[in-house]
Amino acid sequence: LKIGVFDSGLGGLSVLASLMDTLPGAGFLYFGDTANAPYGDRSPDWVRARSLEIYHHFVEQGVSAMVIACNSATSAAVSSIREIASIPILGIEPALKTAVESNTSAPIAVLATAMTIRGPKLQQLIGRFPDRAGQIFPIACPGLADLVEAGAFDAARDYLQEKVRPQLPQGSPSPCVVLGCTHYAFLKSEIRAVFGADTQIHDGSLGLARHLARLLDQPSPPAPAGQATAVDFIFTRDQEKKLAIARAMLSHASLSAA
Ligand code: DGN
Repeated sequence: LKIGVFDSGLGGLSVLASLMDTLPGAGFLYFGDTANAPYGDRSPDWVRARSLEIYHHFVEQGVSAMVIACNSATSAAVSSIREIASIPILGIEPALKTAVESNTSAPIAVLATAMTIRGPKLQQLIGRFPDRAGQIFPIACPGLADLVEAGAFDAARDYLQEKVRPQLPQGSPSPCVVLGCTHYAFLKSEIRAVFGADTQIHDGSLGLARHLARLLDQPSPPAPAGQATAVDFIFTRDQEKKLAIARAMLSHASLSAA
């Protein structure tokens, strides 16, 4: 069983980590389209066409399911790919439902790229929670994924402090943060440093991984002893450099800490 996982760069590794935990018997092909990143600044039509090319590449490689580990590409392309696909196609969306169901009275900040914030999918999702409408704050963070891609975590913390925090109501309790971009899963400690140590962070990758496991009818972990997960990586630019960062990021302990 081989699963294709795709993002514009390294952000989808946060989803890959959840998939590896949940589907320990599977093999993975990770495609990071670093030659064309960031996707958040491109047009939805461009991202749709490129995502279709990557789907065809995955099919040629014999994958049994495709995971679009990028909120921007999910928002632009998931329905078009499903129209032609012969394998299951899963996308990632901001985990707004789990944030609303957590019954928090705190403001809910949905952080994402400009493409995801502007797209109709997020508006539809927010529209499902009319009771909370005034407390949900979609915030576009142009450039933040690039800081993660460059490993510039201090600059990312300053970005959250200077550009994101002022967009939330001042003086209210710490917000609850919904990760609307897979790169931001690597910023959990920076988010808590800025918004408060008890800030709830909602990440859709675990829900996605469980959904895929059910869909493929895979047994639950733990994996049989000694079974190693095989991951092949393709990066369309800076392959060697990104591969080294990818391996380091996958072993990053804060990734799985909720
Ligand atoms: N990681 C992607 C997402 O979840 O939207 C976008 C990153 C980017 O290309 N800006």
